[in-house]
Amino acid sequence: MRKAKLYRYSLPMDSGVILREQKLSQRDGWIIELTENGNKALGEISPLPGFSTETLEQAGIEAQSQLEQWVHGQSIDLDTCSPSVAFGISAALMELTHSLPQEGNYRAAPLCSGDPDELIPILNNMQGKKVAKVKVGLYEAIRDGMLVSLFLESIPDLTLRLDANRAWTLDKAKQFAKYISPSLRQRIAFIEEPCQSPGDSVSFAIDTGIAIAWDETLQAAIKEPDFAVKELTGVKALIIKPTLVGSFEKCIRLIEEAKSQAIQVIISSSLETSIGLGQLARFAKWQVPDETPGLDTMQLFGAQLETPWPGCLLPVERLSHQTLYWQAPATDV
Ligand code: OSB
Ligand code: MG
Repeated sequence: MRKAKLYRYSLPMDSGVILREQKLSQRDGWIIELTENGNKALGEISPLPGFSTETLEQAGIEAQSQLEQWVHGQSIDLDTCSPSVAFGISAALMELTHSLPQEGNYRAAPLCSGDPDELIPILNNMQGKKVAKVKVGLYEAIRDGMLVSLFLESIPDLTLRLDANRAWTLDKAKQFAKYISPSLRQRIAFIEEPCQSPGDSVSFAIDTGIAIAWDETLQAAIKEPDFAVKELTGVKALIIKPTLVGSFEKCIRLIEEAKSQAIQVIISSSLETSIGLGQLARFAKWQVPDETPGLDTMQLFGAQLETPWPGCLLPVERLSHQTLYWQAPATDV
């Protein structure tokens, strides 16, 4: 017999500058709990304001109607669901069939969006490959260039990922690059979306020799019906955020296509709770074992939810203390 529950959660958060325009002081979303043959599985549906096209309410309604079908033994077409809904349901279904391996890559690339002095000790203590992510484009391009240069010069085995979230004109982006000597540039693994237009980002990569990655451009492109990864030219890496892309199956199809084009893939967070974030760490370990995922977002929360993130000291709130919004069958039997 199948059972389904839909919880609505709310957790304190301080998104800081990660979201640029829209600071979040609270994260809201849905957690689904599926039960079949005595197995229980969780999935997270957390549309991200300003990034997801579906709202929290729409996602909840959609999830409920899909789960109503599921408890009645029908199958679910994840490709017609909104991305966050497809992600949460696919994760829970994979858990039920034990197809999402347990082992995770919890060594997320530390995220620096503020004081550089805070990052230096973290990097000095990092075991193995040293890779960090720095948000740029928030202040003067010249300041960003000097900061990135300082990091690379003071930590010789450091590789940086940068993210400009389309903040710059081509001119501004080139000003930034001018402050980073060509010998340091190969230690920038990539910069995500340096320019307002993808075409300018490609020109930037050609002109400066600094590799670029698509995040926003990928999310826009996959909304086209006949999208193929090979149309995304000139790029070294793709940032895949499953909450914004869709089911794990869809992500796997993208990863396969990217591999065949020799494009690197980074699995990244959309500010999921510890439930979704842990599943992303396991998905990353399974599908892209050699890449450090972009999952250093647990620290933005005031609490974890149900499933602890290894090594995280935040209190763990129980799912049963969140609001049970809907269940099927109507009373728990
Ligand atoms: O700008 O890539 C972004 C999280 C939510 C929304 C947008 C972004 C992010 C992150 C996640 O930066 C962390 C990472 O990619 O390392
Ligand atoms: Mg990004």
